[in-house]
Amino acid sequence: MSTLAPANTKQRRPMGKPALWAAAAGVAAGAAGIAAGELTAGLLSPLVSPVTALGGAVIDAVPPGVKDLAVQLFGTADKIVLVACIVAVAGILAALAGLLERRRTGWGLALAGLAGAAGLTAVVTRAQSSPQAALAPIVAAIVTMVLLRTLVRRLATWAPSQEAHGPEQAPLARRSFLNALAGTSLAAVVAGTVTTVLTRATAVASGFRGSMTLPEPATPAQTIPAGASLSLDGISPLVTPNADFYRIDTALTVPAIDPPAWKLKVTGMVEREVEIDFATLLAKPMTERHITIACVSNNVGGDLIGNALWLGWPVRELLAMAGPKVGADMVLSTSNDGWTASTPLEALTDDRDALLAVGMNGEPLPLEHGFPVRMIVPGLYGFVSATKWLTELKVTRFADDTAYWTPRGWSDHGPIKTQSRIDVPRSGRSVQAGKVQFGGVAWAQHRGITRVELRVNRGAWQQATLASAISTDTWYQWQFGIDLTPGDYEVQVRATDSTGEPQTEGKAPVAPDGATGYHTINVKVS
Ligand SMILES: Nc1nc2c(c(=O)[nH]1)N[C@H]1C(S)=C(S)[C@@H](COP(=O)(O)O)O[C@H]1N2
Ligand SMILES: [Mo]
Repeated sequence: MSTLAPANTKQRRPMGKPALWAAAAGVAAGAAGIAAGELTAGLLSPLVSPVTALGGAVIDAVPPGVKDLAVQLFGTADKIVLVACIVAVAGILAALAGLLERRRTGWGLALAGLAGAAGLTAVVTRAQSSPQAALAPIVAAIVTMVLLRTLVRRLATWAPSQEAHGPEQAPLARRSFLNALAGTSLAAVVAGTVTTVLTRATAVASGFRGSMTLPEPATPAQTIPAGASLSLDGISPLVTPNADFYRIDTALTVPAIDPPAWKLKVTGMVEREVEIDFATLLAKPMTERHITIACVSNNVGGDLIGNALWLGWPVRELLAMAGPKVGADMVLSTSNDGWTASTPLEALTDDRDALLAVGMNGEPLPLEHGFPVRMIVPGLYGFVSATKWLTELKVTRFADDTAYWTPRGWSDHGPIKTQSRIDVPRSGRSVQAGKVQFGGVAWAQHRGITRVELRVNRGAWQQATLASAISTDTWYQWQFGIDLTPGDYEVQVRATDSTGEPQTEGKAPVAPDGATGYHTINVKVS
């Protein structure tokens, strides 16, 4: 074929060194892959970027002498130098991957895969890591490999190592490769720019968070009574660590708020509008309380509930400064990202210690839990009370305003329903015959739990041991040992609150205002 079209060879422009193009393909694919990975991290898990994690791992691995030398040489620019080194190494590896892939299909991909594995290891071994952080290096590796493969294949069509294709294909093939190379480079620049904009705000917010100290509470938390925490393997800890705390919100990316720029406004049906900044809020007399918050979407037996030690200024104090007008019955709280919740005014002004929370378990609020300020209201589901990244409280009426979830099929009111859960044994587990220990948690925030009972195979209810409470606003642990002979059993739990009303037996779905029914588990005794 090639002999048939000598004229076409004239149109073939010189391509320079194919090896250089292969290296360029590697660099473009690598840059786009890394940018895609960083973007994924920025969207999902802003605190663990693969590049930063790798840099951290390098810092940890470098002997102290070298570290000191670097600080001596570069001073405070040592971080910039480190980043420059990472970029240089990544660039060289990417170029090498391009060259290798052109030499032999799969070799460059293998190198990209190795780099991805290094990033994955660095990310999952970092302290702040969450399971979703693993996605970023995986995305980076896959994107790099796919682009590298595509680019090198097109390059091979344009500049085949043996003359396998006719020269009449060359101009087309050339355009195809250069277009792909340009597209890949453009994608890398766009993804890189978006990531930089996105993570700069996060870095500022988490930098502030890392260097701030929480004020001492004027009203410290009640001491946890001895015996509130049962020592039963597998039972939910009485206080949920921040890292294990459930997270629910509509935010695609975690809002990053710089506290010095933060303000909370009180508007609407008030005598005078009030505005408070972060420094002023921190200087107020703080209250510390253990409060168990729960999500209305928590299914019976589900884990969208957690108990934390919150530090904050009572919402009622701020509302008192503004002076709600007669006739108001609701506060519409708004988040920085526009999300809203409708909370009965009553719940924010009575003595229940609804808080403008700044602290969670002794730390400033984690970014994903509402940094710098969120609301925490004992007794109400999160969707009508626990606004994160709080920016405005509008005093209004249920008749005049609706919150985010109300037109979407959920209630405008959301008192937490009395519920109980079996944590141990896990449903479906087999256990040894004899005395089988059951244990779990029960909650009826702001009313308190007075009794927890278990029944086996729908027999008589038997009373479990109820641990002492921190307060009625938190969950309670319970435990009960039952003698069981080999066989299959169905075990159910129910709690009774201080009104004397046992939890509802009839099953209700989570919408519109919270699930009901008994948590039911199956155990195999052998
Ligand atoms: N800004 C904002 N705040 C929000 C939400 C939200 O979607 N956006 N979800 C609420 C819901 S439904 C719940 S259950 C709680 C969960 O709080 P957590 O993520 O800290 O556990 O936050 C509430 N605050
Ligand atoms: Mo929720």
